Amino acid sequence: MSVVSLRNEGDVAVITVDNPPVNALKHEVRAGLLDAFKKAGADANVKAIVLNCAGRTFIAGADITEFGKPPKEPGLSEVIATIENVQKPTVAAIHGTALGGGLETALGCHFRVAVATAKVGLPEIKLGILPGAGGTQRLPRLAGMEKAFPMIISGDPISAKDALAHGIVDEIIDGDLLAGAIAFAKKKVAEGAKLVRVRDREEKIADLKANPDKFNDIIAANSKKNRGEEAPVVTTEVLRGAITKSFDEGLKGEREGFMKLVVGDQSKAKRHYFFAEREAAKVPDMSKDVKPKTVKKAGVIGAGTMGGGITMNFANAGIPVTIVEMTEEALNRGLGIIRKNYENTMRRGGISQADLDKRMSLIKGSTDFNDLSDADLVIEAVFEEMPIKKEVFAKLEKVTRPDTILATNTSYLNVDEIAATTGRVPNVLGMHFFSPANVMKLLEIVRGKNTSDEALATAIDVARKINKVPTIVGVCHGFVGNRMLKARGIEAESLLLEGALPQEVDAATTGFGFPMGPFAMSDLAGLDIGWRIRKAMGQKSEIFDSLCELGRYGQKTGSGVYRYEGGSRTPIPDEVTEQIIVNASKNAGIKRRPISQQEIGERLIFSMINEGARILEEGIAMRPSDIDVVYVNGYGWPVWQGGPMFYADLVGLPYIVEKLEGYAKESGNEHLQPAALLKRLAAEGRGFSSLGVSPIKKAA
Ligand code: TC6
Repeated sequence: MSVVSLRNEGDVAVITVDNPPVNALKHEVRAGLLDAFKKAGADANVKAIVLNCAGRTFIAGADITEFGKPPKEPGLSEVIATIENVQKPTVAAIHGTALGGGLETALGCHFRVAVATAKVGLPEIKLGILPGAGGTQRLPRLAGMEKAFPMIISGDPISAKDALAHGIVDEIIDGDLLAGAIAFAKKKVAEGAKLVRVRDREEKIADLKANPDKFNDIIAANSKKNRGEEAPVVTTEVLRGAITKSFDEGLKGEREGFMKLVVGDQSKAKRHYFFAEREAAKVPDMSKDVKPKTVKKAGVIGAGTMGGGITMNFANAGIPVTIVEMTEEALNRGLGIIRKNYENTMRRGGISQADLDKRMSLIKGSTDFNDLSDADLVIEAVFEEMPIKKEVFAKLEKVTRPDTILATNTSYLNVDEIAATTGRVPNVLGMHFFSPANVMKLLEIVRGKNTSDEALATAIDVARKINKVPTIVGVCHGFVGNRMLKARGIEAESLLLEGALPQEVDAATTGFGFPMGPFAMSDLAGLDIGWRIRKAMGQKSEIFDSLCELGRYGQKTGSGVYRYEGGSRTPIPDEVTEQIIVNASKNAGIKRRPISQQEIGERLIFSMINEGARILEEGIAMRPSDIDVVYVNGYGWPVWQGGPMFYADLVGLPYIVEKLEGYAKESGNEHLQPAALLKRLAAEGRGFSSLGVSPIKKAA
């Protein structure tokens, strides 16, 4: 069957795109649209044309898999120019999402109608590119720059109602969309409506054209911290062209900007990430017949920071949740913090009072484990100590139904050992949330050696329902994310002892694109946490123990690695810390030396990549790209750098091996010795991306 069909309903031609799953504009769709609009445009029996889509959505954009391949005619711009020059009313009928090239196609029509649930947007910036088929020039003309600029720079779609308010959509259709769109088209014919192409609409940008300096106010009103990302910079200048150039000159600027971005590494990285996120939840060794259980009721143990955040996720998704604490006091404190969080969101306009009331009404607080008797899933979020976890699971086994899935939110501990304390090992797994758990997208789902497929499928399904990005990992100390972070932490401390200062280490990290360096991050999290763990395990760190002994726990005490003045969160390098570091080097017999930003950056990043290679070797992650998903979603790895394993391929594995060997030799740090897998791939001239997918190793 053809991906684009044309039929006449009376004197209205209906052009339908049918290219599942999301009607992306692959070559055949572009060719089909061109042909259909030409035919309908020339058909004397046709007075108006409606463009609609079959399936779950309007056109969701260009086919991302075609980027980077040789272009095939016709290009989308040619298709849109043809649509735009049809001399009869053209109407796009939108349901689902009209995104990217999909919205650009709709902007080629004279009119757009939509169902109330539809969304429209130009998300190209999220792929490291810009709208390349006229979107940067047409959307400001249709909606005004004040609306178009934030839409294009954020890439976030807007609702049909919002689109209607800004003239992007002409009418919201209740009931059958196609029938409504045909009726709308007939009305325009009957009215003899003047057909104005979007490109010719100048009224909404006339003021800016007369006063182009005002464009800088729009930039300022939408400014966002930009740490080395190219697309926002290029897109801003292309958008400026919409008010400083003619339409055709503006289009030319857009084309040049698009071509520059689409071949760049940042766009490649973002496209890689787009597919990586979708792959991460696919489990190749799980039967397609396995169905997730429906979680109608959830339970959470522990009303601390993590437990509270996890609870909010369920309430936000409309799933009733019971939160259990040991004492009334701890429970009330936890529930109070949840309410306060919702109130803050409401103050910022994120939710209404009714939303807040509804969410709070879905949360039931209790100090009695028996209140979990009807839960389908219980997530434990108590202290990170094995004996406590075991005690909780033993209790849970007694009070819950035999088919209830029991999950631990442990960040490090052995999920198989926890599971073994119950008589229902297949129903136990890890669901590792990241703090703040109601905000952070990442969810590491830890597949134990005997976790059942049904439990795993249920955890993946729940993750999606509570708006998380699930990534499946195996059992090891720290799983994927924290294990790799530990490798970076060892290196960061070693760099301090060898001669670097905290601000230099942090600068190399933020210079790479992370929002924060390792030491600013530990000040934020609190240095006392690591101190307590070290003391419990009989370990020492001269630098960090000394800071803690001085009561310097981080931001919360006004000083940690850095100093913080007047309640500000801005880290100020501190001589006290420097002296502690210099002493520690002396006591360790290390002669301090200046260390370049390049060496600092490489040692931090390559040590993580090396640990990532070990994680793959051991079968703790299924794919290199899963590791990328963990890092982008959970640890602030800039998405335009693709994630650690994508970045490694970009840099080239032979270079990384050579550097790691050199740094290992100079520093004496054994963990810098390149992993066997890294060495093998480098020797074979391969990258991580050549590895494909292999199941999580189930043997302990
Ligand atoms: C652009 O238009 C530039 C134009 C300039 C031209 C010069 N291409 O997300 P889901 C696949 S740039 C190819 O799970 P949902 C996806 O990989 C583009 N494939 O579904 C998945 O495959 P799988 C601007 C695509 O219902 C399947 O479809 N547009 C594309 O949760 C289902 O996807 C965008 O950036 C694509 N464009 O969400 C929109 N889109 O089943 C990108 C999806 O093998 N897409 N696939 O894993 C989305 O945001 C979402 O897919 C959605 C649907 C909101 C449309």
